Amino acid sequence: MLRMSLLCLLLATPAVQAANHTVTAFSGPFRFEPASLTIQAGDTVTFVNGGGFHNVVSDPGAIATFRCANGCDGAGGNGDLSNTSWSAVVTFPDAGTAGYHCEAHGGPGTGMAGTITVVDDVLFADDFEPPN
Ligand SMILES: [Cu+2]
Repeated sequence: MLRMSLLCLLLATPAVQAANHTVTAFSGPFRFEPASLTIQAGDTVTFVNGGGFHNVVSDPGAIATFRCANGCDGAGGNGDLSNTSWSAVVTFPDAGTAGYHCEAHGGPGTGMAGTITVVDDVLFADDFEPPN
């Protein structure tokens, strides 16, 4: 009986789920919303075109490297600038900072650009050890 209770407890404990976040590219003015986003390591970001001729490209030194629009370069998609209602999903497995921009309307840290800050999920990390 105790064993069954423990099993039920384990099954009822929610697994740590990676979350998805959305960043939308807009025109008038050219911008990403939200331009600043903080996520947990392992989360995904879906970049969406909300209107206009855009793509999303990681800045040099970003924690993740990507060039996306209709999907991402190197992942079966095409990161070329596009005015279709594209979307592309990028996973951020590691903590750090990922600046990104639109090649038509921005550059690293300027114009149509944004920043994703990836933090470690310290509460649920597999290697978490309580302090002594
Ligand atoms: Cu743009």
